[in-house]
Amino acid sequence: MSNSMLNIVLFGPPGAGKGTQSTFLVNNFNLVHLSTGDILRAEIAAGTRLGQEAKGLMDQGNLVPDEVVIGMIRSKLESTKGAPGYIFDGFPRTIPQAEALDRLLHEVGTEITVMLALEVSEEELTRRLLNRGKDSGRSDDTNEDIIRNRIREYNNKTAPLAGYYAEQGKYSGIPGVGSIEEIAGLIRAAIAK
Ligand code: B4P
Repeated sequence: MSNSMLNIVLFGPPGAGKGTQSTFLVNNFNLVHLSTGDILRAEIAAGTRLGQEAKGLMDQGNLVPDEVVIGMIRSKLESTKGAPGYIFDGFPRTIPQAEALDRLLHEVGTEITVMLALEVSEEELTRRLLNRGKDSGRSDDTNEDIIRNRIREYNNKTAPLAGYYAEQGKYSGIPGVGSIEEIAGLIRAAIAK
């Protein structure tokens, strides 16, 4: 790995459009997509012990323990050595996760390039997630109280990460309301800066 890599943290509250915009970034920049939410849902579907432990927390809208998600990311980084860069989607979500990611990338001679932070109001987030819940099959999308808990977890534990990356001069805020194409255009412009 090297510093010529493009390593993006795609950041924002639940429902801000991280998963949606990741698809665009992966197609345009040939990056490896690492979504801790997707990895955890795959573990649940496969019925692994990790999945069984994570399910109860995710169903309530709570975060999964740091050591679990850090271990998942470590093994994905090892199995994708030589990648041109990464898009970290939904990770890190706490300061200890961000510190661990910095260490893991440092060990292989690279670092985070930029945090792209999608900014969306709480009312719009709730509307989007309830709407997705109609056909996603995700138990954490169907109940408004659980959605509000996810947003609360975000405000308490995840929002401080904006300051963590801003201190390193890596924070880039992106208005997350508008068409998916418009937002993708704003992201493209932020990466080109
Ligand atoms: P995630 O899978 O990361 O789910 P999410 O926050 O809901 O975001 P997602 O990417 O799915 O949604 P998106 O905004 O794209 O996490 C789920 C759970 O896993 C967490 O609650 C936690 O328990 C656990 N977890 C995951 N990572 C963890 C970590 N690092 N540490 C601890 N626990 C972890 O899209 C939402 C909806 O909006 C979609 O329906 C989409 O179509 C729509 N949408 C997107 N853009 C739009 C736009 N511009 N306009 C209108 N609608 C739009």
